[in-house]
Amino acid sequence: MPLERELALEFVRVTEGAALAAAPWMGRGDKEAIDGAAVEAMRALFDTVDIDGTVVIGEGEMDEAPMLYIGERLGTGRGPAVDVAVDPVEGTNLVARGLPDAVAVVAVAPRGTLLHAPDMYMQKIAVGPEAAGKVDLDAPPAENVRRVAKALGKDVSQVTVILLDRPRHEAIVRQVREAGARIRFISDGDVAAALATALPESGVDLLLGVGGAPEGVLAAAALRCLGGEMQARLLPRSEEEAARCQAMGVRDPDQVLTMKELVRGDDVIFSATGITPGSLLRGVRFTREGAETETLVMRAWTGTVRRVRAFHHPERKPVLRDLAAFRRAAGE
Ligand code: VTB
Repeated sequence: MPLERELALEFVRVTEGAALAAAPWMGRGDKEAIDGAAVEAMRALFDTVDIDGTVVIGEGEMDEAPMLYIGERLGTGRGPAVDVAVDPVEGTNLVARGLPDAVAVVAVAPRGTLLHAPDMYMQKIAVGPEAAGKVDLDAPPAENVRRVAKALGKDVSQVTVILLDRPRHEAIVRQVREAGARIRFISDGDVAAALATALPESGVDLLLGVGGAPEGVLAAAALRCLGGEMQARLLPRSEEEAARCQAMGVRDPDQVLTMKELVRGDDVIFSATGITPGSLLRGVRFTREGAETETLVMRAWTGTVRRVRAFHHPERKPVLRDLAAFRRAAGE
């Protein structure tokens, strides 16, 4: 039996809550306040949901994170046993600076089916459904660009590659340019970037480069729902990081992680709510009456993709009523 479809709406509430809590801090430059508010809201909302959840992708290890740490139990304990991957603010820098495409994200799947990715770097390639099965993490960027162009029936010059703007991507950037494709650089947020490859309206065709491993699992969960593909490789940079790969069950860190390893199965629910205004999702918009959110929620089991626009009245929401930052932004 797959996870109950009603759970999807519960996870919408969870990411909405994190986004509503983080959004008042937009542009204020205070990364800790942004994360703190979102984590607190997400934690509180999770505990109203009938799941027996364990955090597998979270805010860090138990001793370094007070909430949503890896191994933490979530939910009422009365529902299905699930793995929970969270990123209450994917792109804290984006919120701190008021830049586009920061999102609050969760993915939930039956216990034992999400990769327990350690917090380290990960090499990634991601594409939407049409190019799924056609790319290869180990092929040169120019080759992948050509394959994507062919799969999409486009000229290479019409292919858009999305990349984190980092010095470590210099060689990839050079090769993509030589191949003749276009590039969209982002300062942060490669979950939204991977998601964009599978949403035709985004104008983005291929994600390449190195980002965070936890973000890689969340992106793979989203692509699982959309029929896209991701391939990845953990990049431990020390003996200690290599040992953490082992401890998390990845015996050969050099192994290419395919969709099968990243998200084992078609039973996964993914929800992302926009925090700052973006190309995929509207950000949180405050009005005199309250706040408006937009959420993308998907279930891989059925492939249903929903966009949920919601209007929130903070004074009628116990969980949000207590968030001081929210009250301030709402002008109470
Ligand atoms: C990415 C991105 C995140 O970190 O994974 C990136 O998705 C990788 O780390 O939003 P570096 O910043 O060290 O390159 C973020 O940008 C921030 O967590």
